[in-house]
Amino acid sequence: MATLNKKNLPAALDRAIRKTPVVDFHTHLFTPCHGPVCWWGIDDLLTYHYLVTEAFLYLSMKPGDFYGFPKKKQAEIVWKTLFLDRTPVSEACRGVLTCLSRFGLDPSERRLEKLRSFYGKFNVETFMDKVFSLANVRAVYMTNDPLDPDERKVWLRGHAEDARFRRALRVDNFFRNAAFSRETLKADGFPCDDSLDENSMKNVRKFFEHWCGVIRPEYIAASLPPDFEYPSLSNPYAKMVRDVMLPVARERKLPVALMIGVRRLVNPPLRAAGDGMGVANVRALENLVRENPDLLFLCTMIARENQNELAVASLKFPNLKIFGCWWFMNNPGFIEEITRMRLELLGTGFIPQHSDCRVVDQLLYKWDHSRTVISQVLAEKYGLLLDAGFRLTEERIRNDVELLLSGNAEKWIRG
Ligand code: RAT
Ligand code: ZN
Repeated sequence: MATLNKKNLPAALDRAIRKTPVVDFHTHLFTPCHGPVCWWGIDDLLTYHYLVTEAFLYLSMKPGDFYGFPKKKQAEIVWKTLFLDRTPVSEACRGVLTCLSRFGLDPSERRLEKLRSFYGKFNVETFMDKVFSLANVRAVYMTNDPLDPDERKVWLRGHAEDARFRRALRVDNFFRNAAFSRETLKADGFPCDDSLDENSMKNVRKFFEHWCGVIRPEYIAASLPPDFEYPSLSNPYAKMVRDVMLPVARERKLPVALMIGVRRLVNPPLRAAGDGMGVANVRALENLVRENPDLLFLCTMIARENQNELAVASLKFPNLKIFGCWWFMNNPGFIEEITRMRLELLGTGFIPQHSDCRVVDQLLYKWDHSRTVISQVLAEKYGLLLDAGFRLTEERIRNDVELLLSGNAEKWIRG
């Protein structure tokens, strides 16, 4: 195996990064037979909530009026506002351009109809095959929510297996969609009341245990607000973690994934585009992982201010692994800074990225953009090893890249 030097390192690294398939730790993608929740194509791309929220920087209409339009019309408004009237420099806009250019389309095209006619040639199955292959993604973890009315229907009627789509049980909708949750739990035979007393929490646990049997998830996940505390129960999410997630994870031998720092609906009329963020308390997480050394926790935090402390916590607790640059951190500048810091503290012992895709096309841009940044940061670190006189081979960097893009996720989830 050839030894690498400063000259041949960039090309070898680039090869390794592009050729290594990804296992995507967290997405909101679904198989075609999930029907209405399986999103793909230009209109779904343009109505991605990251773009809708950006369009509202400029739109004077009310969010309620915008959401009252059919999806096609919403897409046209976003297209005009962000791509025709302005230069699409934001990361979410650039993402759409990357998708177009990966399909061989002209990213400067101004006629939305022309783009629509390209997508119109596919059906969802062939489109999906093309995207997974172009993006070089081997598998994605879905976010499976038994409290989502559309998703429930699919699980209840059964659907075809697709090995590319792996399952993860999500629990926080219990609080986000409170009225529907109470009704659904009652209808499924697990009534609970707003007091969240012992009996209610027992039924919430039984409800999710029941759904574990249906969904057969590989991990159990929740997003949590920045004021999440532990072991204090001052925030109801702590009860959910203690009384539901921990026992179910223990019983089913599942890892627990926590995404901490989101403030839901800070601007309610914006709906999915109206969530904000805040700085979390890493000590609450430390308390949780310290008290439960038999469980494996995977965590990501949304605030830049939390990244360093979170990485140090992972260094201190073998049962805490970190993943991804989540949501408002999923921008090249932050990815570069966070990945560099993590490599410096944790070596290759972390999952650098997940995509959080909602529209299958986004696998193309999210992974293209992240692969580029990860490659640049790794090149810098390998360069320093060469400076120190370390002998680096292509095989070794391939092995590192494999850990970062899929191996760590596989090992931590599947054991
Ligand atoms: O990044 C996003 O798309 C967010 O809306 C959320 O999906 C977040 O990632 C979550 O899973 O709660
Ligand atoms: Zn998500």
